[in-house]
Amino acid sequence: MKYKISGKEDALIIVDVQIDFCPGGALPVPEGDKIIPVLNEYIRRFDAAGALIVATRDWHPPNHISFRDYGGLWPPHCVQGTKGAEFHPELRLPNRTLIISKATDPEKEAYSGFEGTDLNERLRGVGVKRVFVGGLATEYCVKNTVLDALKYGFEVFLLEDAVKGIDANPGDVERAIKEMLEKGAKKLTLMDVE
Ligand code: VGL
Ligand code: ZN
Repeated sequence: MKYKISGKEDALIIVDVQIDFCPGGALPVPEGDKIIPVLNEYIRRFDAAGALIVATRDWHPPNHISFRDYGGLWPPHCVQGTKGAEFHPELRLPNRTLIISKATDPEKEAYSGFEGTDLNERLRGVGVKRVFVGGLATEYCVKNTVLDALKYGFEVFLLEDAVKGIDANPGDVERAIKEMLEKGAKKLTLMDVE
């Protein structure tokens, strides 16, 4: 299936491609950095079409509830203003990228880029109808962003060749992809967009 990128109605949403989620970081997604060249090609095509480009970032305070010392599941990661919270240096975001910071409230976990942010309003405000989602990690922030986008009524495409998961329990990634597709997301790869 071929999709022609619309500069008006499409948005590329790149989820949490940050140093801490890549090999060597505080909460690495295995081979998380492997998707970066693919994402750069999506960025190039969406940029050329004039489509909105969004990059979400996990942006926690140092005492965030998701950190083990504060009762959560994770080692400290993506702490606001630290090196690990920066976008990966190989990710080529245009200057006009809309950056959405999430999970900034110490008391609340937020895996979705829509949760506690104005992302829905920002997309609606410029007439976006379709969103194309890639990034890290498949079964956490990508999945929750995709499911929220569906709830808000967007047509949602999962960039199959530009997502990577943690797969802490083998099968987590596969189950997450299945759930996104069952709930209405469609999957595509670079070959499908022009
Ligand atoms: C994420 C775990 C903790 C993600 C964020 O971006 O998928 N995962 N915080
Ligand atoms: Zn986090």
